Amino acid sequence: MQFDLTDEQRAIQDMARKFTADAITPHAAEWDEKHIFPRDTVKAAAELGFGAIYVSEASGGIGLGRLESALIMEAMAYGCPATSAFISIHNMASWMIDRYGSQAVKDAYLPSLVGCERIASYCLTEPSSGSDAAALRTRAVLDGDHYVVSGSKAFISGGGVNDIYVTMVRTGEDGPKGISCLVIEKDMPGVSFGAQEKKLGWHAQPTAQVNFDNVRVPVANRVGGEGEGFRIAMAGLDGGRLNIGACSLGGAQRALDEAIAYTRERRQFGKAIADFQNSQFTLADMETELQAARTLLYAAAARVTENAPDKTKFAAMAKRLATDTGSAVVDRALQLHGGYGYLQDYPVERFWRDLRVHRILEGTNEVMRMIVARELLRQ
Ligand code: FAD
Ligand code: 2MC
Repeated sequence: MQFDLTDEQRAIQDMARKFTADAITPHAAEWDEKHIFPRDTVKAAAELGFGAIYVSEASGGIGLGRLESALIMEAMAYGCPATSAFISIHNMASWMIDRYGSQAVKDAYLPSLVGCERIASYCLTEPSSGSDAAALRTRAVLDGDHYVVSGSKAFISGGGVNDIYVTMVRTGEDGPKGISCLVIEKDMPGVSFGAQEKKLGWHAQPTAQVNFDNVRVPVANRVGGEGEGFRIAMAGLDGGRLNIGACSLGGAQRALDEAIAYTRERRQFGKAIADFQNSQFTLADMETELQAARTLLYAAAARVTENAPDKTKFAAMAKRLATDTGSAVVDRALQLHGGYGYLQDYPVERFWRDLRVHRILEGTNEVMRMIVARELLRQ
């Protein structure tokens, strides 16, 4: 059990922090305000290997573990949680192809995915199945050497913009065992997109419904065997949930740092507001809770890297705690800024909005509790 970062992990963290300071932080407010998706920045991140962090080196990735991935996501979220999370989803989808795909499907897609020449979305949620993901209805019917896919996926990050859609479809019976995973390309005939969703936060990345109308997808594009898609989707989310938690940690750390600077600067009643014990205790609690959530998240990441039997429970606990803590920390940072915290002139309001959705997506925090409780009661 590792309790501190190794020299190599610190070097990776430093590299990601430097990239964030140079390429993300100076632009993030404008991306948010003008709803700009920073494709060039995503490509620049991929040049450092961040497009394929835990894709194997044999497939062109940088073959790191989940703790290293969390460190990179945390560092990039310090500048822009939405962009960091977007890159995380691409990593999750690319890893699923690398881990479970045939050599042919890997050869077809991974060379362009690792460098983010093409970017991947992850398509599980549907309009009538969110938390109950195994109830999905998008159907894929075998016709010779193709599947014919019809249905809709809701809330897809990168929808309409990304090139590749790693999509969970129903090829068999009801429930999780009838689900398979297909790689679908944006340009395949019958793929279309809904309007871009208007969101509270995550303005720097697009979200849209993805529709499939009799899309012919080669059987060779299936990732894993028929009926294995749900398990593959869930295995992807074990890592995705760690990364989303890490995005909350990075965003909340930024909010805490902003609050420290602001409370030192701002004066009321003849002194800096940092001199009030209420401000000091609030900052102390923010730091304490953030460190606790970070410690659990890093421990969970190590378990997912090791494929430990309790990895799914730990990823769920860590996602729940990190994202709830992230929201609580950024909310207190906003309060310490008073009215100015509510204005776009200061970054905390953007972090407040961006972190809010981490408690909902990649499995709501209620679903995280469900996963943990099921494990406890099974034993
Ligand atoms: P519902 O499942 O309808 O839940 C509504 C409420 O009921 C929640 O509070 C939930 O916790 C609660 N609830 C449901 N079941 C239970 C239960 N058994 N016990 C207790 N409470 C319960 N999905 C993708 O596949 N790919 C993406 O790229 C993607 N990106 C997203 C981006 C954004 C900005 C958003 C908002 C969502 C995205 N999602 C994506 C979808 C996301 O994963 C779902 O929104 C989420 O899983 C919840 O599903 P739902 O919205 O249908 O809510
Ligand atoms: N790894 C590998 N296999 C897993 C697994 C995991 N983490 N979790 C479940 N499975 C297997 C499980 O073992 C079972 O297989 P078997 O019967 O062979 O043992 C199968 O999958 C079905 O599992 P459950 O019986 O637990 O399935 P259930 O239908 O009860 O639901 C639940 C499980 C609620 C945990 C799942 O539906 C879930 O995670 N819901 C939330 C959906 C979600 O997270 N959506 C996120 C969308 S992506 C997103 O938001 C982005 C921004 C990208």
